[in-house]
Amino acid sequence: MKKIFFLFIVSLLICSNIIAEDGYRLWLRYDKINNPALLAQYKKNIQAIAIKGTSPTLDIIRTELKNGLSGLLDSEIKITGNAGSNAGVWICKVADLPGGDNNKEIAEQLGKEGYKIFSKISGGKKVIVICANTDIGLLYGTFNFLRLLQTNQSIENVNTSSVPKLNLRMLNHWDNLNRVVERGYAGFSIWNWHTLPGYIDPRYIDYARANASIGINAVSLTNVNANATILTKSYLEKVKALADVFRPYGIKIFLTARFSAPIELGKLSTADPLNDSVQNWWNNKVKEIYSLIPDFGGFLVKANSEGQPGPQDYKRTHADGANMLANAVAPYKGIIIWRAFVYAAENPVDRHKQAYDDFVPLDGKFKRNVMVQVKNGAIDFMPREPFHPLFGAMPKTPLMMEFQVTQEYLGQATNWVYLAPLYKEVLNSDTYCKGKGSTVAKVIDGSIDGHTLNGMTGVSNIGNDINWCGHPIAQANWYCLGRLEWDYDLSSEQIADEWLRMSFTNDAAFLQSVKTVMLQSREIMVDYMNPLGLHHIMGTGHHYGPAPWISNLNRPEWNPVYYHKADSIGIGFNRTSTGSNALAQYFPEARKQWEDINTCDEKYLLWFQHVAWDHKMKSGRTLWNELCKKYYSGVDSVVWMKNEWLKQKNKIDEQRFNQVKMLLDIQIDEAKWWRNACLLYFQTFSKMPIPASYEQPDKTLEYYKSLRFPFAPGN
Ligand code: GCW
Repeated sequence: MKKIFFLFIVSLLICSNIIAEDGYRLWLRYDKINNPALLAQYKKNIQAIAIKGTSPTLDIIRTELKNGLSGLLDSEIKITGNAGSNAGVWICKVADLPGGDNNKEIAEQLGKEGYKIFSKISGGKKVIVICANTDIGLLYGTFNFLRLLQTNQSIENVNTSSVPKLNLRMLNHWDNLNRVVERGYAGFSIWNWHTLPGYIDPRYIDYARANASIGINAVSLTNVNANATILTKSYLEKVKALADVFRPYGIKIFLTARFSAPIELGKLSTADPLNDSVQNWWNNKVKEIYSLIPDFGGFLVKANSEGQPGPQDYKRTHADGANMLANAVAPYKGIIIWRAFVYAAENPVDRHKQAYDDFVPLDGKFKRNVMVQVKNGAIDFMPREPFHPLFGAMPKTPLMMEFQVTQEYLGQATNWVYLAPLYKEVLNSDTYCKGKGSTVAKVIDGSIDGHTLNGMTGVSNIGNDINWCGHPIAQANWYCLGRLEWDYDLSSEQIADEWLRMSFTNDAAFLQSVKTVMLQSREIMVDYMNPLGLHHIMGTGHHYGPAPWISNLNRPEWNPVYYHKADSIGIGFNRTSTGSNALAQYFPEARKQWEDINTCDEKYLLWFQHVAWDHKMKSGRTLWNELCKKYYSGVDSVVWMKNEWLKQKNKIDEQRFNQVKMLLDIQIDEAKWWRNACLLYFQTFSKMPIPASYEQPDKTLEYYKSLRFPFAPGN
């Protein structure tokens, strides 16, 4: 009897969708293809796979294919070493391609990391060739091949090649050594420093697989608010263990360098970058690092920003500081990534202007192995920011893009916000630095100014939660970062489509509905949090929820009132020539879209203009009514998101369906909270009613002001 009951439960689990899906597998799930025609096509084409040669990376390719194909095709595929055999798929170096005809051309086109997948006839038999110049290129090609299957593409006649547009495709962890992740909403750091180097958590390998599958080739392990301990011998041995795991996946390690380390670890009396003993200390430290990790990437540095030590402590410039470290890593081909996220409490100038003021005069003064890493906007990863005016303003310096993947200001891990549209909006913005078409993307890929160092990074949203990123949908943001780092011309839609197919299902109705939600989710969040160019009006410290009323913090630019400047006349930060004139930092053509209050792109209106409450908007509404409209439609749209999600009930696994459903309920509550708190507060200035047709706030402003979150994560 017991046995029958057991069998009944097992068959129930197998036949229905209720097999637990905890999200651990990310987009590399490799479940059986459930389209019989495609499955037959794949099986026919992939009878065996030939891979020539041995290396750690080639072994990884073999394992990934074995696991991937046995899942996707539900049968064991033979992997051989001989391309001439019966194999339907060959994985080989361009140099080993038979024929030799146009191989030279292909080799040149693919470079170090590119790959090509094509069908050809060999000995009267059709084969699919995956080729590249390097093992890493073959690994990228293999992941692309698996993706074709995962996303149900035909492989009857493949012909595709891909070369990354950026050389350095990075992820920055803000992980502290005690495993608390600054601005992390998915648990603790995945780096278990205590058990390293002896214990290699299998998760490190899965992390590397996930990164390699989207082309990420560099990671900075530690918080930019750096702790010098990472540079001590015992910690460097731990770092070496991770470097050894990541190397065959093509991933280089960077560390954050605390500028005062020579004092803290070296017992020197100074960290002055122009002091010889300081330079020597770093030279020796770097030598030690490279003796353990010969392909160490270099240092990522936050200096003289938010209390971090830096060269300005010694009246030296950022260039002096960066160059001193650049000297140390140069013999090993290392690079220094120096962050431009700087602003100072003592500086009364609009915070928007400070990084530009500090860095533009230094253009041309950095060593050749220094990159300056610039956040996408001049304030701080807001739901919507105009692009940072430094892009295009430092032609002699390679600028690296820094996006934020972790949703510090974007609903943290409770809000569904797909970030590709935000990233694309910035990358496609025209700086006009060399005339029309000088997009941010072309500035950072180095093509405008002829830089060979180029790259993009994102602040990771990864933690030790079973599903890595907290919100199941937040995995899409890790995914889209990597995909855009590889090719910033991919569309948000294509990336969402791939990710949904691989992470959930190829079901057409599911894709149609959920993709629409994905693509709109960021704009919806802007509407219920920061419409019309509002920014930096979140809670203090933890940055969770709204608190536009805060005005008592020590540093002026930490207070939300500094940014919205609401008064009896209107709201918004005048950054035109009659205000802070931050606009002057943009090229004239770019400036044009924002400088006139009547023609200013309304998405950025309150970013650049102080606007009267009764100002007439393009819709014909007053500014106040437009603000109400945005906040209310933001909330309504989250309700719509939830309704779309409810339709997916039987299309996907129950576990993630329920998880997202519950999170959407939280998101609805949080959206209402933002709407009510902000409108009630701004109403104390506008003195105008929330139009009667809208559901009125059910709590008072005092109630919203009284809310406290002492243990909110990430702080
Ligand atoms: O946005 C702010 C964050 C800080 C962060 C800083 C930075 C790592 O609130 O937590 O510090 O930016 O980017 O350096």
